[in-house]
Amino acid sequence: MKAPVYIAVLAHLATAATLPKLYEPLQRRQAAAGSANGTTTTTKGDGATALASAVGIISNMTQGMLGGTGTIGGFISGYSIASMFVTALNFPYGKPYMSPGTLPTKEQVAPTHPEVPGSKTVKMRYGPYKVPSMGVTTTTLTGNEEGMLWNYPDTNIQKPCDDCMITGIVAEYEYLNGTKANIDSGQWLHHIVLLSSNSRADPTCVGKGTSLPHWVVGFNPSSSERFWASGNERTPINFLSWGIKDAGYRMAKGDVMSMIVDLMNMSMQAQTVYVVIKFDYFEGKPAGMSEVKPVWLDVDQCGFSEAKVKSQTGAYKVVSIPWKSTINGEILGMGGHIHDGGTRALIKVDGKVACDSKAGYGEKPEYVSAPGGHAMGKSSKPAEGHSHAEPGKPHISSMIACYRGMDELKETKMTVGQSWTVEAHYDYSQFAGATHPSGLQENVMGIALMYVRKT
Ligand SMILES: [Cu+2]
Repeated sequence: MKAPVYIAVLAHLATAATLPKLYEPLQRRQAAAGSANGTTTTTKGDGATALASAVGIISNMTQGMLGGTGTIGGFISGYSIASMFVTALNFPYGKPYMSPGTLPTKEQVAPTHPEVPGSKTVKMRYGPYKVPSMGVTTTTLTGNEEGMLWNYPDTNIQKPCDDCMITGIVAEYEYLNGTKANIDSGQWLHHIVLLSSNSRADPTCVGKGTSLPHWVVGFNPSSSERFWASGNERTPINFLSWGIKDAGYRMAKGDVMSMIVDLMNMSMQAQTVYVVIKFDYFEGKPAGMSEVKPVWLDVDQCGFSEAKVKSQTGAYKVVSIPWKSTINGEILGMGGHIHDGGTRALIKVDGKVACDSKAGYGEKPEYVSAPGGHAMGKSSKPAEGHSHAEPGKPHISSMIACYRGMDELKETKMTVGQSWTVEAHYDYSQFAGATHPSGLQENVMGIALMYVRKT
């Protein structure tokens, strides 16, 4: 055990030496984590966590070299450096490499669609991930964040199936003991993004010099694609529920799956949680089934999907740069993701609305901040003075998805040369936004994800 540990620590220091500017936020973060944990954490505990994190960095490096990218050259490439850097930036939080959870990581469950022969459902638990308390501020590439595990790369994660067609994906969120985690107990599945790598290109980022979402998991946009994402609203994507029985997302042998994990903790103590994803799928590639191509649009295309707010009050919109379609196909469905304060994501083609993805607020009790001091166990108290946790405040609990057969889907064909945009509309006079402890509005998001059957 000794030698690998020394190598890990050396590599950790090497990261610090080669990236002094980038490393600076990490040092501030370590100091903050130290003071926040001062009353409860021993020096020994911190050392173990530091070591675990260093091993995590090595693990990511190794995967970047040998796994995800399939190239030894990946070691010095921008994408593996980005992966290492963001892992380090989140130090000492993320995957606790030395204390894995005890719940099953892969569980075959009752199928979502038992009426469709061969349709299976598997429940995957990823992590567990340690999320800092609200008392910890992270200096990220997009500004300060409190209580955030920020765009943490979890590379080469277990696939739901090895040779299959995925027809449905939905997110859940759990504490270590398997109970549900949500806003009412101070936990947000802020957002997660799944990427798959194996000689497929991401249509909206391929050819760009830099693509942070791909780089951060050690991939690049010419050989990988973002194929699904979820915010805390947990919009289900399900082709069978949409009445589409002959299409799915292909997961083939040799495909490598990775995830960007962005989690928020409103309590004053660090929390350890599982990201749970349920996949519906068919084994193999059944005859007559066609492959779906995901297309991703957002307001910071090929960055971290975030935009600065345009106003602290009232209404405004943030708009993506247009994407000129490179695909001919049949649109199966699409939907948007925005943050609190937002009213809708408008997905437009050649200036016309293709889908009005409206936000719903507080439709279930778990999407309303609990009245003062509601506790999940003894360790979860909403942080006082932070707008996310304001008692009784409703948060986004759903986003409309527009899919085949619904009147809301106004465009069913994608053709080469069309101009696609997503507009995220915000109105703080209708819905309160998410604010920093200073009272200033946080950065906002605007994302659209479309599924197209190529023709
Ligand atoms: Cu988001």
